Amino acid sequence: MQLYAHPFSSYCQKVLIALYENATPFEYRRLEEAAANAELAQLWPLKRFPLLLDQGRAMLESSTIIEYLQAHHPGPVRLIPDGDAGLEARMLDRLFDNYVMTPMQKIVLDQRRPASERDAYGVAEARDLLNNIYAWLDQRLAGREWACGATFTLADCAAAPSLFYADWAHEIPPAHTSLRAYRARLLAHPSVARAVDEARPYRSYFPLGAPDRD
Ligand SMILES: N[C@@H](CCC(=O)N[C@@H](CS)C(=O)NCC(=O)O)C(=O)O
Repeated sequence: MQLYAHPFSSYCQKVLIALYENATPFEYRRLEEAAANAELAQLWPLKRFPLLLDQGRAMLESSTIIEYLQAHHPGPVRLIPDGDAGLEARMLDRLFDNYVMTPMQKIVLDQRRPASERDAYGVAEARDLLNNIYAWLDQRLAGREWACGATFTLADCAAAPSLFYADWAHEIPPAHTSLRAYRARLLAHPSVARAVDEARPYRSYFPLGAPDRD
């Protein structure tokens, strides 16, 4: 299997965490390299990443890639449990992608625009959305180790990079102690720590300036 990915990309980290969680072997086609970029463009004209290639079969979209890994290359850790627990993991995965990752990316990508093309209204909306989801997550996570309870799941794979970067773009208020503690637990988890460490050399890429922490 080949994974087309960049270590600093949040959606790539989500899939890398799943791969590391199960020590699943793969060839890392790093998108810093021109050849890997050209291959990605051939495989997927939108050139979005990550992309997993397994014996010629291209899998797109981080959540689907993790589903695919569990179905075709299962390991000891079942990131998507059966039954209702699996539904909860999928639901939380969507919430982290749509309401944490998306507004975080809005804030970060806006910074890369020419000053005259910035979208102050959209960025204010994104910050508002983050305030709301932070408050909801803080309540939801109280008393829980991981997003869905005692077991590390797909939802935590999505939560780790989204909360990691969202806190940089729009800090989680100190009053949200459960959410901040959950983010810290995620960062201490070995598969997450590995993905974060591999991305460390690229921190200067963060358009808002990476804070001197984490
Ligand atoms: N919904 C996609 C999102 C993928 C995505 O937006 N990836 C970013 C990197 S984190 C990307 O491809 N950026 C390059 C671009 O927008 O051209 C997924 O879950 O994989």
